Amino acid sequence: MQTTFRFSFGPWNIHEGADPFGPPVRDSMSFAQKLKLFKPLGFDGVQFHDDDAVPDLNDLDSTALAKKAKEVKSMLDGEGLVAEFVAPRLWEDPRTIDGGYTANDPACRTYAIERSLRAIDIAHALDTKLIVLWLAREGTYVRESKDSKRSTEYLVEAINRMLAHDSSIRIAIEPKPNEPVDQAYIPTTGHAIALGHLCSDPARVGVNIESAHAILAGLDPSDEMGFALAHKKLFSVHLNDQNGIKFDADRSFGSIDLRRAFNQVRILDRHAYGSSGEFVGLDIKAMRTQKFDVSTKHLSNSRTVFLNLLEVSRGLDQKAIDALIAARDYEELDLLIINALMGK
Ligand SMILES: [Mn+2]
Repeated sequence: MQTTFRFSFGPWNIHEGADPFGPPVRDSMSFAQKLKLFKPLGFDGVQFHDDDAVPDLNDLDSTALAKKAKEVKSMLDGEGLVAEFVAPRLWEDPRTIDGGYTANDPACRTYAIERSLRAIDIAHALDTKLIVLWLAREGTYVRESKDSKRSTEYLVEAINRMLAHDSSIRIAIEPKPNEPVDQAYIPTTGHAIALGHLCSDPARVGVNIESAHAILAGLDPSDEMGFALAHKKLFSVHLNDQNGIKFDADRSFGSIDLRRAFNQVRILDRHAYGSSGEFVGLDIKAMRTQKFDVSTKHLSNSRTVFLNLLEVSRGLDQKAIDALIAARDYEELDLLIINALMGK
């Protein structure tokens, strides 16, 4: 049985084009307007930060929070969409300047955990069991400012609090080696999976692998995905592309290294990723140069590239590949793949 893939993206992937060096260059779109674009662009799932669903959630009590989240659930229902995950946004509040769960100030650590529990409540209202943790500021600019062993224990404590808060949720850690911090504590898939094994219910802790984050760590995204699949830990993916080891560029999938993208599609397809309901998630930015009326092409184009690469992968002559592997003629195998990617 071949998997039929379902795709997702987050509302932040349709944006005004501001970057750290310049202001917005496109008009804003309301959340409701964005929701109307998902289905026409070929997407069934919506990724959420907690405050994408419930803006200003720090100012709301739990009743108001649940009410607001239920309104968003109705909007999703109205568009025939589902929430893929909710991620606590732990990197913008003044209390997370020094990190969330690993901040040196105990009051700040408490805030980070309580905010995460509220994100779980929002996920519950949106009817998704998946929580994504991008550990944005869990790391250091100055290594001596924190203790890496103690910080790992703080991360475990925070995740255990989340697992205990709702016995049905699963947590996907999204590793990234740097940015915004200089050195992140959970830089790779291996770190994230190992962290999960320290937690109270390891079966409910997995990973969300973003292509660009693996590339920033100097690793191949498809091998990271294969490693997670072998551990039954690949709860989600954030496909995109990245031109070398620099800032997190979130380029359209396949736009920089088509073969690297092909191998991500291939490993996912060969191991039936998606057959347990996992989404093919994208996390991509429109180029700042793009005008408003064509500022969603990065989404539809990335999906198209995924599906085209899927067709290439499924169309390969596996017998010919097996024969080349048996003969150890990897030069010819190399050409076979290159020709397939060139449509030859
Ligand atoms: Mn990214």
